[in-house]
Amino acid sequence: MKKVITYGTFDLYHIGHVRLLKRLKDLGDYLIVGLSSDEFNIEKGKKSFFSYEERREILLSCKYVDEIFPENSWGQKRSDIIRYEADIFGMGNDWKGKFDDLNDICKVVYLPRTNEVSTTEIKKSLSNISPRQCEDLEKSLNSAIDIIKAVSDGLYLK
Ligand code: C2G
Repeated sequence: MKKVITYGTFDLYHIGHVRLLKRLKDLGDYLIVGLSSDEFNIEKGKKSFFSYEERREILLSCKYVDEIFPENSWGQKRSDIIRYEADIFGMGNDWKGKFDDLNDICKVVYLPRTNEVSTTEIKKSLSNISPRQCEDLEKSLNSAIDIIKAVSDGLYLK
């Protein structure tokens, strides 16, 4: 069983996250995600829209993700890789070269990012919309979450 490990905030889950997780899973058999805690995000200068528990629930509904654990500090990666016996450590290439020091205990890969989308851009465009547009968006987001839940409950397979 080839194990792949990655890290991130995965806030406002979008196509860039999905494509990265798919490509990481394709590198092995088991994908483990170190999900940034809300406290660690503050340290990173980030405030996520969804809480750690909500981001964890959303990521667990992704068919490429097998296991999630909390990321609380920059320095925990080496011990995580050893503890989970990860063969591959992978990130998007906005982190290129940042984790090469881990090359002595696993294979380190950086995959191309999906350029036309980011959580920061989504937040920017959302902040420019009217309350009425907000309502409409909330409705469509809720129906999207219902579909995800239905799919993960296997409703569509019956
Ligand atoms: N990503 C991507 N394409 C995008 C946006 C993000 O491939 N359009 C990738 C990033 O390169 C990263 C992963 O998705 O590998 C998660 O991105 P973020 O949630 O923004 O991660 P970040 O907050 O930068 O946390 O210790 C490392 C940190 O936890 C990384």
